[in-house]
Amino acid sequence: MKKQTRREFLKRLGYMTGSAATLSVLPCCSSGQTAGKKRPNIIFIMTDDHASHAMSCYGSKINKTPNLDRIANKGMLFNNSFCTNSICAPCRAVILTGKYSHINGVIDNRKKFDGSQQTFPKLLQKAGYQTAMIGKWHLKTDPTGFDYWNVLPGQGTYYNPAMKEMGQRKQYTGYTTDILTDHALKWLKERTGEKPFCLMFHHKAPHRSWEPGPKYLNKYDDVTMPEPDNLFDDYSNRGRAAKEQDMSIEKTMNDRDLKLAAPRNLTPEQKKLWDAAYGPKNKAFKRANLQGKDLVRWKYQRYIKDYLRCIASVDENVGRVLDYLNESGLAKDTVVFYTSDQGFYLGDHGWFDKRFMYEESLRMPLLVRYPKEVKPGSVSDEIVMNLDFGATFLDFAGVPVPDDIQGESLRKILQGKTPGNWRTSMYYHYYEYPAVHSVKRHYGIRTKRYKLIHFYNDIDEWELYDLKKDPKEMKNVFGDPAYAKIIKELKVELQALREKYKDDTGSPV
Ligand SMILES: [Ca+2]
Repeated sequence: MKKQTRREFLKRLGYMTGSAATLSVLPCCSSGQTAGKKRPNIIFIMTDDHASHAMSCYGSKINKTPNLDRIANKGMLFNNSFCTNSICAPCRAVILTGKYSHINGVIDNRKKFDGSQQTFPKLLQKAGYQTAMIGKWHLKTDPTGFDYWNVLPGQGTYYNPAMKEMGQRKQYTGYTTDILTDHALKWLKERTGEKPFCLMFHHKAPHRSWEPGPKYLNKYDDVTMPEPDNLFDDYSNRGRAAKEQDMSIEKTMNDRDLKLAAPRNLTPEQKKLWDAAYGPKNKAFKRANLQGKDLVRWKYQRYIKDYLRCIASVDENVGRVLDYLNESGLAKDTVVFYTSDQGFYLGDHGWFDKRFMYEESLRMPLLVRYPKEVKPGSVSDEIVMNLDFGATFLDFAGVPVPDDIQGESLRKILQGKTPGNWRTSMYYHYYEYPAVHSVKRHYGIRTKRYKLIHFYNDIDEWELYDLKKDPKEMKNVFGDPAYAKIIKELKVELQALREKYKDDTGSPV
């Protein structure tokens, strides 16, 4: 590679001394925040496994999310928001620390989060913010950096959840999405003092096994959902990683996923409603004795409807919080974030679950509303990551972003003033293998047009997708000589990103 080109790459990645990217670690200066100004409140709503193609503001063909759309209509929608490691606990650790998995230590769901390390809630707390964490935590160790916390142990349950409130376990009766919202509203209403607040309000839904609330058990009964074009993908033109996964609707789903078995922890009243909803449908299914593609089609319908029923509860409950912000007058001074810890396959490629660097699970929905700085109905196509959230919250709070945080504040983008040197590619690394769902370890780079992936353990295979010609990633063009030059450039940039983020794990590029 020519020296000139290398230098240009490094400059773009913020390596060269004095570059704008280096200066951007001082967002309190760069974004015009001055001491003495009223600092905004922050409500960071996150769901679990909510794909953006199941939100009407992102053009969903299968459901409506009127309350989530309210955030988009009054704020900014991000079209290219990506996670750095598409799985629950790692994503959360990346958000808390603003650092990649290999640095914060939670490379997969099996690792425990070291709560003694620096996190954005701790920095906000130190700067005089009141901090709270309510809902799904999933990091194995107790939350740190919060004045108040009340979390679901582990994955939590959809019905009648146990919760751990400041270390004390308590049991609740009802539907978890409603109960978590009750707790969030209670905390907001009972808050005292003049401090600004940061509330992390994180739902369990719509995570597997997609158990709908009592109110929505029969929603969508009278409709047939459109199927994705690649529901019956045979993975031709791709490598072993896609062929050898274990996350297909056809082969991987179990009776609890498909509601052929009821959840075990329902009260008699809940069980009655559940059986009234699923009993007749399951009887009809058994009578039909479906086989082959017809059986896959039935499973898809059962899965997607339950998934969307869970989202209906999320949407309704997000509406309750937005209503409260309006009624209380807090809305004008509060930054509202909505995202999910990563995307999800909604039958795309015949799959559910996440993990792969392919589009459906790499993407995170991201909506941000803040009337004082964000233009209603605005849209950004910039490449942003969960790595950036912590820096963004600190920037809004006027807290200097420490040098060791690897993300960049999104505040300028939200203000409609994207920095000229904003990133043009992102780096991804997934580690949980061998493990459930059998998705092999891989890292890669995504630009606006291309995605280069290296599955480096168990197999040594590269994949390249031309997202302009092949947005659904059905054809790996890594072996196509027409892309040789692009591959060479992407590999250089990939290596530069690995160096920038100090990742020497996995095999070398
Ligand atoms: Ca998740």
